[in-house]
Amino acid sequence: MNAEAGSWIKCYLGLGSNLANDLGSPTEHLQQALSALRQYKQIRKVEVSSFYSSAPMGPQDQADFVNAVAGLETTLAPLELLDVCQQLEQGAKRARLRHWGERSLDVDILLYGQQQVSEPSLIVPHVGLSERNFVLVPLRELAPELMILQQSISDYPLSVDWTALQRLDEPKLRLDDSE
Ligand code: ROI
Repeated sequence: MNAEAGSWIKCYLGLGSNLANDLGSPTEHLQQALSALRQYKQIRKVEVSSFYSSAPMGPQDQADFVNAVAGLETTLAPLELLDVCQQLEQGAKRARLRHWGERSLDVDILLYGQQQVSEPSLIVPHVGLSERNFVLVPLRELAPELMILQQSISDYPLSVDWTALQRLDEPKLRLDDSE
């Protein structure tokens, strides 16, 4: 399933949070996850989109989300990368209060090179990718030339969904300072 050992695979992760806790605000949860990601020796070249505020997809009586996409290269196999994502979520003391409800941190694998993964615990490309502006917009920002299963990301229609997006500029600067 994985590429040859030792080769670096370009991957994209989606990050989202709309729940503060004693470890920080949604923006801080994303920043902390990104710093933690940079500590893994099997992960390099972590780059991050702008942070976006987005209206919740799901129940509307919850706070707006902060969303971003991270690009990276990794030698980890898909399920190992999933494990890292789950460690990051646990690092934010992940809480999920209800189905499609508020959460302190979600880290999803959007793309793993050009590979398709179909495991009970992991489907890549991420199933929601093509319908979620809060994923597509930051992903396009990072990788305007990206090909997803032979289709250019610029051909993906931005959905008319209820996910109003607003770019938050300032956190990116703070992120660069934190390393
Ligand atoms: N809605 C937005 N806007 N952003 C998210 O990251 C997000 N994540 C989710 C659900 C609850 C589906 N809604 C979301 O998991």
